[in-house]
Amino acid sequence: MTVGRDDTAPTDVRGWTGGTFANPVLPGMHPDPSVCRVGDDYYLACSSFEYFPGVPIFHSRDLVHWAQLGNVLERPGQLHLPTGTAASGGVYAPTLRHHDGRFWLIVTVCADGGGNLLCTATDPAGPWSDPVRLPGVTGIDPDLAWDDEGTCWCTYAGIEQVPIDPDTGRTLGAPRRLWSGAPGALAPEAPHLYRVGDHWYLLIAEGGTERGHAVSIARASAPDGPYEPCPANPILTHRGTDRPIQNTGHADLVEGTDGSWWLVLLGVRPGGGTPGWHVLGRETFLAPVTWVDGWPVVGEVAPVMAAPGWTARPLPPGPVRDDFDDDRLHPRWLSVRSRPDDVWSLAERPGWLTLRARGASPDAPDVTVVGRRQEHRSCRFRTLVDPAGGRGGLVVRLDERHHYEIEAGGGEVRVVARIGSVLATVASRPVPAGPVRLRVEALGEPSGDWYPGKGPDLLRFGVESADGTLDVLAEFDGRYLSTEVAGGFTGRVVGMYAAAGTVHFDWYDHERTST
Ligand code: 6LW
Repeated sequence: MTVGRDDTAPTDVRGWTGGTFANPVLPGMHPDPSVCRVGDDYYLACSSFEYFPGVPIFHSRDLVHWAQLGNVLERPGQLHLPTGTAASGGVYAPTLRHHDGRFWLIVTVCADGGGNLLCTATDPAGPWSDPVRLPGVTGIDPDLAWDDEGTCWCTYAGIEQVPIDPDTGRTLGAPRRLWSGAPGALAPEAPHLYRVGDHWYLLIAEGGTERGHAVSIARASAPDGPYEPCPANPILTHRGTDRPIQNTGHADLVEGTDGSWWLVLLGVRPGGGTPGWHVLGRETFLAPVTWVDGWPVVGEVAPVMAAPGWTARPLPPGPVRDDFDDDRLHPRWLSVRSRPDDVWSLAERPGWLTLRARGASPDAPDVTVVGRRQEHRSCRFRTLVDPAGGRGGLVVRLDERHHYEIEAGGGEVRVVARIGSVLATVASRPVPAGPVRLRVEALGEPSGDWYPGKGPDLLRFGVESADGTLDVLAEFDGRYLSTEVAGGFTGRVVGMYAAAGTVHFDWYDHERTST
């Protein structure tokens, strides 16, 4: 039985209320999830594109509550994303596995000097090794699976496969085509290979990562085939439906501690009228799986999921406010392409995050940003910024060509919008010298009736007085910061930036006001 969500729960405690949990389990830009279990613990990694550090890694005890442990690619020596790395380039689609006492993470880096990389760790929180490169693996979305003889099979988009030596990255033979999913289907990709019982199962995504996305499966008696497609393919797709979660695909299977099976997958939550705009990127959802006649059958993927008998083991929720009192930045904080030591500091002004400008605005590919994924359709984020002699503030970013910001500096606060080739200062207001409180609100369900051209959300920018009153400078339609408008694979990142000189941030709040 599905019971409604408990809206009285604290805003950042999610799921498992009365035998239900809330999807997505990792809201915001967490696409291409890969999951593995070690004993009672689950670990999950996902794509990070042009953001640094790369490949966030999470821990859970119940597949619903996830806490970020760190990032796999967190040292410049592991991940170099040059300034020329395109938006939605960079780090794609990892596979995370545990084998022989170690965690193995294989991933594609679509940037100059990238290719497929493999890192290992004994502790998933890190440190992760420097990457081993796999020049003989020429496709995206690499997977790793070991057979009983110890052969390591690397399977990648196409769908192709090659045995490799995972310690050196050398390929041990010629790549072979395994299967291409439905005849004529777009983009057979995201393969994951598993041994379950007597069979090897090859799970793939197809149909492209947009509304046609789907998950299909085939099986064989040996890891290198020949593969027999499941007669019920695709085993998951929401194409052509009116479901609130769309683009479902790119999945990974895991067996629960109690013998139940689950699929983690990506999906989106489009909002507004037609054709619908998703603004949070592709998010990670969870779906139950049962086995019928040796094939997996995927249950419903809905915003509120029934999970009878499954035990919640919540992890403590993260703090809403980051005070910058630590000597390390939380692993959730992202920068664009790189974060050299000379552009940020927690020590320069203790208790504050200091950012130093490189690029002159969020238009610049090397802009100094410290931001995080926007995780909820309705949320509020605030900061206390001291522009000192510089200029900086809060940005809502899809990419260099699609962002809105509010910034303080030179005795004023101004709101700037960039939509494609149009860049405009929309509003400004004089403010006294010294620290200023800036606030951005995302209103996921703006009031008013549905109509075909209605946008997905409204973004409001203002200056907050000490008593919390908001002086609104500007409001924008959120569709222009959606993936459908900007293109690519990413969702919104929101946070702090410096556009000129050195700017200090005392704290940052990120608060959910609905899902
Ligand atoms: C990824 C591919 C995909 O490599 O999108 O949805 C690409 N699936 O598998 C980028 O995330």
